[in-house]
Amino acid sequence: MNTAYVALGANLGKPLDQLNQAITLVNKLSDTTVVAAASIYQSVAIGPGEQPDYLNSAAQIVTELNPSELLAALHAIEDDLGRVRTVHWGERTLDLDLLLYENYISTAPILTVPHPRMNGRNFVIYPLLEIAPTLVLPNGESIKTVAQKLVNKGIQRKNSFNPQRMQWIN
Ligand code: ROI
Repeated sequence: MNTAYVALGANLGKPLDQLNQAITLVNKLSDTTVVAAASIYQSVAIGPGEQPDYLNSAAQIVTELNPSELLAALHAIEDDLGRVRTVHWGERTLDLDLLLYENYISTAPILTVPHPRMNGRNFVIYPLLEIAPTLVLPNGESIKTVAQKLVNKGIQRKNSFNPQRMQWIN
């Protein structure tokens, strides 16, 4: 069994509903189980233009899928739940990013692990820190050190996760 971490984000439609559907579908993937999920964090959108705030979280999974199979499965869930798009670049109903897969490192453009922009994003690192406070990244840096470099701004912890129901509580 391989441990992997997935970031979840949504800022269109009904973001909490989409994240709840997404975590259920991730848990139903073949040979894959959600072990833990962080609280929901509401975060100010980074990126171009005006966008609604995002709801972000992160999940720890164990899986027998290899990194490319897992990435393809996450993209399929995005396509299932993420059909609503607007003309504005960046907005989305569901974004699932593969952050980490064991200590695997890949710089291939279609599968870059660890996620190339995760360390600079408080909305990725804070949820990860919540579920994996002793995590050490493949480069040897601890998640705590990464978190300490970030500015605690534009982000608020919201709904907590109910592991029995596999849902964030409204
Ligand atoms: N901004 C926030 N706060 N959260 C996200 O998940 C997110 N995702 C994106 C961009 C457009 C970079 N901005 C984001 O893809």
